[in-house]
Amino acid sequence: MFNITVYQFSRAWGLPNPSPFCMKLEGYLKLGGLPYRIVEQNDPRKGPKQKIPYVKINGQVMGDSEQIYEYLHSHQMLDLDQPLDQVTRAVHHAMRSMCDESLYFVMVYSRWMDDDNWDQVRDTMFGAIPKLIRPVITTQIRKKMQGDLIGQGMGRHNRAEVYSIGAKHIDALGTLLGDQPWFGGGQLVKLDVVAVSYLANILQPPIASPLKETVKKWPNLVSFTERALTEIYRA
Ligand SMILES: N[C@@H](CCC(=O)N[C@@H](CS)C(=O)NCC(=O)O)C(=O)O
Repeated sequence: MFNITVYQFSRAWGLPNPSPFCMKLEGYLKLGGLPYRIVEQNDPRKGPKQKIPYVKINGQVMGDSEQIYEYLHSHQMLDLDQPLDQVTRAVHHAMRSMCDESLYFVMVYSRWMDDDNWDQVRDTMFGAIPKLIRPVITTQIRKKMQGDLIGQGMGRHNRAEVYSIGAKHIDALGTLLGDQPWFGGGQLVKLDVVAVSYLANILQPPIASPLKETVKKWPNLVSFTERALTEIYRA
């Protein structure tokens, strides 16, 4: 049996994790029934790719939620898409990439760049930092995140453009889910874990944004999020 230690951000906002990447990695392990231990790590510079989450598996340190999944998959430890046919696997792959490579940055924009939300994000996400030094520390992190968003490209769009990109992604998720209980139809698969990691991170934090309003327009996504949170993360 593999000995898995997951290094991830501290939990926040009543979510399994305020980072969708941490939340989905833990979700993969839970859904696959793999035992693991969590170590809180809030400094991405400690990870092998300077990102959180990362893991130690039998002494070997590894970064990136998807590469970790692939490693476990190649060792016959995880196969969450096993029930799906080839075409559905391809569609799900595209949807997961949409979430990780684009929706993520819309969400990051809503937390770190949108001036309407900043006070709320600073005081709820970093509430543990004493009030006197909170602005100094959080302003530094905010500057770094804004630089990352500009480098990635999302930060070059105006506010309306960013949320319009996000709305298209949410609409695609809502349309694909339709009346099914899960993206996998009758069973939970990898995309269910990815989708709940983003949707819960948009719906649950006390951050108002057009992105949250778009999700609320899809009752199927709202009830899916509640169901998936219970089903995947209950233990
Ligand atoms: N592709 C990576 C992305 C991980 C990632 O972007 N993590 C963010 C937190 S949600 C991070 O560590 N950001 C810190 C930074 O970029 O300095 C994965 O799937 O694990």
